[in-house]
Amino acid sequence: MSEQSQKPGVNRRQLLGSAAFAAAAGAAGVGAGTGLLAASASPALAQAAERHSHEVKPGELDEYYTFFSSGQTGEVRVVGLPSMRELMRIPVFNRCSATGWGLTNESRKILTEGLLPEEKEFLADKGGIYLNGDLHHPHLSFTDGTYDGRYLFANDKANTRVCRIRLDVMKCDKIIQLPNQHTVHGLRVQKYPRTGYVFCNGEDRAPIPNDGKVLNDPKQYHAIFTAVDGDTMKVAWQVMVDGNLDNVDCDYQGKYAFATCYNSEEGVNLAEMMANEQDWIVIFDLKKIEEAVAKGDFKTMGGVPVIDGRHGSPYTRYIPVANSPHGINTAPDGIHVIANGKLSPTATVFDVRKFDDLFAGKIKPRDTVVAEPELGLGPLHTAYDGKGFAYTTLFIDSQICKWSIEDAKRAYGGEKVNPIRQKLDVHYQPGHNHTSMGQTKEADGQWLISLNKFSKDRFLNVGPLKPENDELIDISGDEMVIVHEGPSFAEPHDATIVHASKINPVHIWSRDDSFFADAVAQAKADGVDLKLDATVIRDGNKVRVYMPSSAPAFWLEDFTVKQDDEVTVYVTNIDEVEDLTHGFAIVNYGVNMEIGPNATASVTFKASKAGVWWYYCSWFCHAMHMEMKGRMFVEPRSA
Ligand code: K7E
Ligand code: CUA
Repeated sequence: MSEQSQKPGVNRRQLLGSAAFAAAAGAAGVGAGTGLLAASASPALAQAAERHSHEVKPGELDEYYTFFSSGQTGEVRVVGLPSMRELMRIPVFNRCSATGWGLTNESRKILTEGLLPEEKEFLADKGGIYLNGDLHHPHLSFTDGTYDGRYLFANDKANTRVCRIRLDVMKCDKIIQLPNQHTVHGLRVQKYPRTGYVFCNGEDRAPIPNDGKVLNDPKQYHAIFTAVDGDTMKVAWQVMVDGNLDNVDCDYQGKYAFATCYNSEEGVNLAEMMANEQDWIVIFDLKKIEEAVAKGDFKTMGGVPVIDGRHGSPYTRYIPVANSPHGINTAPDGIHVIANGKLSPTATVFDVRKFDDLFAGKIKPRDTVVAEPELGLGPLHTAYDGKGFAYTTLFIDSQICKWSIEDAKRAYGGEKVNPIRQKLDVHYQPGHNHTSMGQTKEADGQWLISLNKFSKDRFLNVGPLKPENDELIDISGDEMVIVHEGPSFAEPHDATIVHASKINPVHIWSRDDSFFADAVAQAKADGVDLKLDATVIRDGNKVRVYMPSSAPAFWLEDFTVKQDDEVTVYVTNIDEVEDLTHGFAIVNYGVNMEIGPNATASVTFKASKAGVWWYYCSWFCHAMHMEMKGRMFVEPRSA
């Protein structure tokens, strides 16, 4: 993320005297910018205002950003909280018709550069990119135990990928596919001293290498835990484990990561995976693993260092817990870690301070457990309010259970206390739940959302496929109260609620932005100024069309190419105006893309059809937006 990209919006805006600005004011209205500044002023100010009202009146801004996964649609959604208004969608592991994600050269570079070589080969006759993804776990980068506003990371369970989203422009800038590993499920990031590592759980066990030599011989399958370097988006190291890996979290000390395992049996069907009374969590000692990498105690597989972390390894410890734990969540106190029972009605509470002694061999694995309350049926995930309470989703009971960690510890020690404070019905079958800032040391105990897998009768019937139901719960008082519910499409597993003061996006692009650096470099090589020159350059059968645009005109009213030319169109939006986005679509050529204010976007296609093809602006930019168009002439090949 470049320094420059943080700055331009406001200053340049003050300089605007252009016709384009006047036009934008007329078409789209002004004023959005001033409000955003107000929201980022101070958390204390914002908190004082109407604590218990979830109503955000027209023209008012939300106090929090919520970053929702969207499951099998493959995108990230940005939602305001407490209004629960959807603010934006960020395409990642999908193809987006509106923005051209998956079509533009800029996005295709991101979607292809991190693919494994064998996957590039697999995709060669399928358009070169995956068209699907399954995004489960969006998590922001940390510095010193809280969000630093740089990045958001998320996993693609469907195609074993990890993405990074830049929060200054809210665009994905890196995607990598993990070698050796079969799916990424759990994903969390290092909290201290900073991110740092992005921890990625391999859920399914598979042969390494998975080249067909081993098929139905599960004894030769392996599960892999990966640490990705969040700065370089390269694999730092991997650990081979026993069992499988479901969800992951890490501590606030920067020493350990830990993951749940629901298949210690190493089975390949439901009955086998559920056979044992107990599974486990596995703990990774980050420092010892780094030392192992440094001194060469690993095997290189798929081009990355793989450490043996199976039973008996000095780098891991296995702690038995009841059958099939699912979510694992570190409390904001930096001490307690809770594994959620799923098939067991219990949650298991560990004290991270005991992990040192466990690795030193001074205590037994179960000695790290400090509480194990029985909460209800189907505990999946736990959220925190920073006041000592935990909020656990009960999938089967369709409830959120609020309970006291301290009382659970006392009960575990033999005292007659009931740690449960309240059980709240939600609608229906909750998976993840989240509290405001609750996954940081700055948990503020204001809001909880319950991401319910089924909505059933809660909304107008839309046919056999129903939306999910996200419920907003006020937790600022002693009692949890549902204040809002809203449908959402496929399927927010997970979300992260971040105070607006932590995020500071720009309004317009910087010309130095790395996002379109390739286009800038190509223009330079062609002697073209992207913001000034409207020109067509022929280079054999490659044609580069350079086209600045300013509302409401493309600077080329037409351009001519020959049938079968490989055409690249570079559109540069020279309107340095907040919220003035242009689009570029070519009729019957399957082309459309977004060009943000002060950005360049490019698309490459084969001009395989002769004829007259209109191109038009597809993002409403001006009163004369309909007229913002031109013609591409494709001369027929001479027979
Ligand atoms: Cu519980 Cu994929 Cu986070 Cu869904 S996982 S619920
Ligand atoms: Cu430019 Cu619409």
